[in-house]
Formats: sequence, C-alpha cells, structure tokens
Amino acid sequence: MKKNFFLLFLILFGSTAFAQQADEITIIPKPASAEKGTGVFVISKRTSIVAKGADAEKVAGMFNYFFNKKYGFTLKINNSALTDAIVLNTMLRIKLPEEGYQLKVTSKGVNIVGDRSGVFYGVQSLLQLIHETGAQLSVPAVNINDQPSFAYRGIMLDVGRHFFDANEVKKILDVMAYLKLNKFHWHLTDDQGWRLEIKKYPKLTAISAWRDSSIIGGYGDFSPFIYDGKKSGGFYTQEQAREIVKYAADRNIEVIPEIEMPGHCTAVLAAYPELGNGTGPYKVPGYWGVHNTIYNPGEPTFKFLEDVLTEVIAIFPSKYIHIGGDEVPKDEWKSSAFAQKIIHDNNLKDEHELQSWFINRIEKFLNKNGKNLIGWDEILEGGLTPNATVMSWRGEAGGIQAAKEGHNVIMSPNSNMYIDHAQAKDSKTEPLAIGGFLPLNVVYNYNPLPAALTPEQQKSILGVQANMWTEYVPTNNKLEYMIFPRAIALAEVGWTKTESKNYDDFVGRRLPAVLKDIEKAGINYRIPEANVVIADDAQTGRKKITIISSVAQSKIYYTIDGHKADNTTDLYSGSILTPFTNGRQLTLKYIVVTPGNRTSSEFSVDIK
Ligand code: TNX
Repeated sequence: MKKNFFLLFLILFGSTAFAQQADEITIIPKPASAEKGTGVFVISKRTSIVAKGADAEKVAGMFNYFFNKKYGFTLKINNSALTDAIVLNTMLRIKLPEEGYQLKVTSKGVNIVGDRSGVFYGVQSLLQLIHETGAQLSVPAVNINDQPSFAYRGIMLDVGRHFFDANEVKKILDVMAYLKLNKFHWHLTDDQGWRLEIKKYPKLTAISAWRDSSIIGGYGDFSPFIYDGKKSGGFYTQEQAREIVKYAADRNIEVIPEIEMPGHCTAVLAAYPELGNGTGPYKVPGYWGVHNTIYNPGEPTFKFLEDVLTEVIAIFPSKYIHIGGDEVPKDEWKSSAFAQKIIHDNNLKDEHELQSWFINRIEKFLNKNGKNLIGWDEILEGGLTPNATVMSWRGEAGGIQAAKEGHNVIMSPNSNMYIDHAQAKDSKTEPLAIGGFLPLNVVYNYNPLPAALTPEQQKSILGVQANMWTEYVPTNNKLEYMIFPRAIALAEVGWTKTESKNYDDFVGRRLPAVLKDIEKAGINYRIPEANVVIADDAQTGRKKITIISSVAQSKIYYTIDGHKADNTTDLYSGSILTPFTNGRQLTLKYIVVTPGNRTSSEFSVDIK
C-alpha cells in the first residue's frame, strides 16, 4: 500500500526539478505523528517569539541562531504578542515524554510545548517546516506530537587519527542538533595522537599530539609504506573543550569523552615511555592498524590515568566516560615478567582477566567520582565490570550478551554503523576508505533492537551510534562527505519507530529537502544515487525511466547510449522512454548537479 502510494507520488511529481509543495512535511527524523491542517503561517520580520519560561527564553535564542544562519535575520523576543507569534512554552501543564514536544501551526501562529529539550526539538522541526517561496517564508498548518524512540542517538568522531579543530566540531554539532542527535562521543586519544590538554602532563600536548609523518594511500597500497613527510596533529585546550561542551549542551547534545586504555596508547608512550612494557623507544606512529604497544599494569600507570581522568571529569559533565578497551593485543603482557607477576599475585587466569582487572580498577575510580564507564565490546572478554555500559561494534553479539547480563548497551555494529566505510562498491567513483561497504539504505534499515532479546532485555538497549573513524579522513571536506548523508539516515534510526520508517519516502521525498538545507549551510556531503524507477509503458510497449534526485532542485544529465554523462549530455526533464520495444538492454548513465553546483560521480543503471 505504502509502496503504491509512493509510486503514485512519483508519477505525479516525478521530475528532477523536485518542486517542493508548500504544504509538504519533509521533517527528518520523521515525527511520531503529524496531521496536516489547512492554510499556512507566514513568518515575516514582524513575527515575534514569545518565550514562556526561563528555558523557553534560552531556546528562543537558539531559534534565532539557527534561523539567522538560514535566512539572515532574527525575530524579536517578546512577552506579550498574541498574534503573529511563535510561542515557546516550557512551563508545562501536560507531562510529555523525555525530549518530546507538541508543535501546532495554524495560519495565526505557532505553538511549541515541551521541556527545554522538547521545545528545542520542536524548534528544529519548525525550522525544517519553513518553505521559502520567493521572498516569503511559510509554514504549513500542522499538528505534531513527537518523541524519540531511543534516548541515545549518537555520533563518534575520531580526532586521534586526524585532528579536526573546534570550528569543525561545532559545524558538525549544528547539524546533529538539526537531526535531533543528542550524543557526541569524542574519541580524544589514539595511537597516532593525543588531543586534550592535561595540565599535569604537558608532554601529552607537546609530544603526543604530533606526528612527523603519515602514510599515503591505503594501508595495503605500498609495501613498505610511503610517508608524506608532513608534520601533523593538534589538540584542544581545556578551555576549548569546555566551550565545546557548552556549545553542545545549548543544542541538547551531551559530550562523552573517550580516553583509550589499555591499548591504542602509543602516542602517550612516546612522551611517557615508563608507562609501557619496556618495548620502547616509542614514537607517535604515522601508520594505522592495531598496534601492539599497550600500557603496563603498574601503579604509575594507574596514577597517570587517574590524574588524567580527574582533569577529564572536571571538564565533561556527562555521567559517562568512555575508556576504550578495544583491540588490545596481549603479546606485551604475555612476555612481560612484571605483567605476569600481577596476574599471579591477583589470582587471575590470563591476560584477558588482567584486562578486566585493569578496567575494573578504572571503573571503581570513575564510580567513586560519580561517573559511569562505557567501553567497546572487548571489555566483555575477561568478565565484565559490574556497572559498565557496552558499546557493541563487532556486530551485535557483544551487545546481545551484555544486555542478557543486564548491562546497558549502545548499538554501533560495524555492519550498519561504520560510516568510515565506503558509500558505494565501485572504488572508481568513491574516495579512499578503510574497506567495507556501507550504503545509505543499510544504515537506514538498521533496527537497534535485536530479535534475539526479549522485550524486557531490549530495555537495556539505550540507543544507537554511528562511528566516524578517520584514518583516511584528513580534511574537513572529506569528513563531511563521509558523515552525510549517512548521519541523516542514522537520525531516523534513533528517533523514528521502526514500523513508521520507509526508505523510499526517506530517500525520495524527505532527504531532498534536508540535503538542500545541508548544502545551503555550506556542509559537504556525498550526493546520493537518484532513485531510478523503471516501469512498462502500456501505450508504447517500451520502458519508461523516471529519475528522482535525492537533492531538491538539482539537475540530472544523462545518456542511454553507453557514453559518459556530463553537463554536455541530455538534461533530464521528465521520464525517458527507451527507444525499442523488444527485450534489448541499455545502460542509463547520469550525474546529479545540485542547486549549489556540486556534481556527483557518474552513476549507472542497467535497464532491462
Ligand atoms: C576498529 S571500532 C577500531 C578503530 C578503527 C576502526 C576502523 C574500534 C573500537 N576500533 O580503532 O579506527 O576499526 O574501521
């Protein structure tokens, strides 16, 4: 039924010049319920915002921040306007679910009710509802009741492999807010770089934050590796980190810092070799992969980590601290007499139990300081520490096991949530990526609740996260290219009920409007393949090809003669009829050119 509806829609509006209807509701993530009314509300320079409640006032400021970025002016915040107003109300008389909101638009005005986070999200929905027709900003009448499916809707950014400065982080946070994503997991340390100022250990930023060279090409491209000879790195001062925390909080985003242990720490050992297992000298490496160098399990290491965590705790108000725990080769502990003595003295079975023992100590320290520990699923291996939350990345197995043991879980399986993987199979059309293939629909169709869990056990699944590892992501442009549009699909995985998700509607009707916004905001993204629909044309017996772009108001240039498509070939302007009636095949090739003049790779589809 849904599918037929969509096809009807395609037939009616199926041209590339995606003319967005003025009453179209294209919000991503799709709201829990939205009923269209009649008429539109027009926003002008005379429209005011009425803030009811101190929290509403803060959100009103955020409305103006986002509104101004998009339309170049702000609205007066006023306490008395009765008409021509956007009313934000955090002085609840009704009880709404956490982060939930009600948004009502009539021709007279807009009313948004919720707590601070709810009204903030009501504002994000409102911003997505505004249609620009000529000079006029209009909002279709609608009644929305909305709330998220999951409390945890996150993105992880690895700034260890490549450093991204505070401005770039803020740019990502702005889009996260627009998409109602609420957790920013900041992977601050790795073998190739340490990125946070720690006052007690100045060598972390003087030495560990920098490497003198990085390999070029993919990991397997050159043997031996070829290095670029360029010094790279960087770090955030504590003041910058605090500013990011506040910037995020204003956007309903919690920042969860990650300090890796006991592995992924070569950069630290380059500055403080005494914390290693005597396998030095160490330098900050410029190549990727899993490194053997790990911390030794001695008292000076715990002193160091507790000192570091003490400073981290003072910067980040989140109740979570992520301690990594992934990919810890045990070779060094196997051959270290010191590590073996710790295993023996503490009656541990093996090196896996030593890792658990290590993490247990850190968990005690965190719990004592009012924080909860999150770790990658390897922390299950030698027995899970009592209160840990598990981030399941090697598929879902770790998450399922942890949920069965009653632990909280964040689902982040590499099968669906690794946005460092390539977005298309064809390496000729895609930039270098780490391997693996993760197209948009696979992200979109992910369900974070594994069928292997009972409904009761499923309650332990806090939510979902996409991971942006950056081995092959040296620039801001590439970072944004990898994150978008897949993070837009992620938003719907985290917010929208599985039963009301629909990929065709997402990619064919709502994504175009959102990508147009993203483009206008100056954010790079991968232009997705268009939706190519092939139907039998009853009248002529030929095939009818309809191409729906995933970016509103873009142009499509195509060929059907096997030659390359570019801006000198035919401009698509409504469906194409194939030139023959028998069963011959041909290949449609096309490119998408967006309203901001960005050009996609060339895509091709076999027409049978
Ligand atoms: C595995 S996922 C890692 C990262 C890499 C990533 C590349 C995880 C916890 N560890 O160190 O960057 O694969 O996809």
